[in-house]
Amino acid sequence: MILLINPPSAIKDIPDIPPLGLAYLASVLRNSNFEVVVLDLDLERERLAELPRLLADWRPNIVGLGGLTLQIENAFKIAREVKERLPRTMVVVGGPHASALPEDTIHESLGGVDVVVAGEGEYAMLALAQGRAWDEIPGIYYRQDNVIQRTASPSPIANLDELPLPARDLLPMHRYRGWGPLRKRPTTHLIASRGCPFDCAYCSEKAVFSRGHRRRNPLRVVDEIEHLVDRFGMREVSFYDDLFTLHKNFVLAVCQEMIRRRLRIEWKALSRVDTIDREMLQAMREAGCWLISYGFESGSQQILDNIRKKQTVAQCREAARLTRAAGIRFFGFFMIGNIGETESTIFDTLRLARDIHPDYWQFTITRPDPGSFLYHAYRDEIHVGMSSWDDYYAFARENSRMPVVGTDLSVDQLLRYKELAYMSLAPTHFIRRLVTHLVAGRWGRAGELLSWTARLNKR
Ligand code: B12
Ligand code: SF4
Repeated sequence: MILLINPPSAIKDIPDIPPLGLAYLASVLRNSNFEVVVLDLDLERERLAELPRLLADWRPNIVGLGGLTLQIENAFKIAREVKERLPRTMVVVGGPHASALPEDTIHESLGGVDVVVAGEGEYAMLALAQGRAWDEIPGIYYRQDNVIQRTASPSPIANLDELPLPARDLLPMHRYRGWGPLRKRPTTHLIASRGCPFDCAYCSEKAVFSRGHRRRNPLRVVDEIEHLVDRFGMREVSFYDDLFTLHKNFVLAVCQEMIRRRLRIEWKALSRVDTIDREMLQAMREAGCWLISYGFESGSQQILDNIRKKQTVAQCREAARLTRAAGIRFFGFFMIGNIGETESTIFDTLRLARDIHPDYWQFTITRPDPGSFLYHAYRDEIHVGMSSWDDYYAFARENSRMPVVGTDLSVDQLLRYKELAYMSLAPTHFIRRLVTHLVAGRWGRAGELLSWTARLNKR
């Protein structure tokens, strides 16, 4: 029996979407007749206490743990617990964090982890389950005689259509609320393509899905949506591909098929401002798309260039205009605290955000994720003063230990600019905040807000 676990995250919020990576692994394993159980302990945190009993009952041959950086410390704890109770069980770790730092993952697990799978996990996990010799399985790392062995680099899965649909039936699908603004529930996400040819400095995506953009057959993508409607009663879906809109013909084909089948489903997608045009947006709207999320990131061209975003501020404005004209709402992601960030560049970002005024928005303090250019460029600096991966949280609170790199602004300063950012898009929020500072006698903060606002309004 194979037990796949999504470890709890270091933050209080429970996940909004299911661990699709584990569901893909489960599906491939199940198709080869392995018995598989998936436990989402990030969602069902109360079940963590049951783990010793579950391990004793099930006695899995393999435990597979996935996870983002914020989950990795808990993955280590679970791995050690498994090893203590069932020393002969193979513990495998994969997912974005382990893929970015495979050797560190083995070291830091302090004996908990036997094998790390870097990159897409479906076939490596199957090969491990089938008992193939480890040195013949591409893309894995393991310890042998106290030395970490690395096998040949894996090739990304060229034909995504050979993968079965993820085994969502092994997860409590109706307990996931869905991320961000939603029109209808229940909702879930799917992945129509993998990979992204861009190389944004803060993005760790290459560690898992690589640069090559691989697309599924549009008919199979729409089959999956129909399956989500028929089997799980989904009324809204999100495409969480790295870059759903990279190839126009692919997007048009998916949209045409959705229209042809008269699928009455609301949907949304992640995009890039330089990959859309009027025709694509109209087709998306007609097919039921109501929201597109764009990484505008910054209103300063210098910062966009510093982070290798390969997009212009003018393209940001044009994407906002075209999307609104097509009758689709848009979500704007903005970053604060990038390489070379100053108050002046932050104000450029806030002005861009105010001008295009997205329907929904999020400002995030840049986080040098393992696997990204930023992490590797600033690695030594990042690890000074960092004691645990649990410190790595981009929605940091004051006195946070989250590392910021490439700017002289401190986390506390960035947090205050972030507060200003939200206020600059919502005047009532601004007034409420100002009154709160005044009532609490925080004259300095109130004065700072007023002077920032005056400067921001001066062009
Ligand atoms: C949807 C999504 C979200 C959702 C939900 C996340 C959740 N846990 O509920 C929301 C929007 C809430 C979100 C939030 C965040 N996210 Co997010 N998110 C994604 C996104 C777009 C899709 C995830 C997905 O379904 N992928 C599809 C599956 C098939 O891929 P996969 O999970 O990677 O699985 C494959 C491999 O990793 C591997 N694998 C996975 N698990 C295992 C286990 C074993 C045993 C093995 C062998 C292999 C294996 O095999 C799988 C199949 O090939 C990814 C980007 C992406 N395209 O993957 C980012 C991504 C995962 N998110 C990321 C980040 C940074 C965050 C945030 C920290 C954002 C922030 N700035 O604060 C938060 C933290 C959330 C949390 N709770 O920890 C980073 C992770 C980097 C890292 N090292 O941690 C990613 C990779 C984006 C990026 N380009 O940098 N996120
Ligand atoms: S941020 Fe988006 S466009 Fe940039 S490399 Fe990552 S997935 Fe690609």
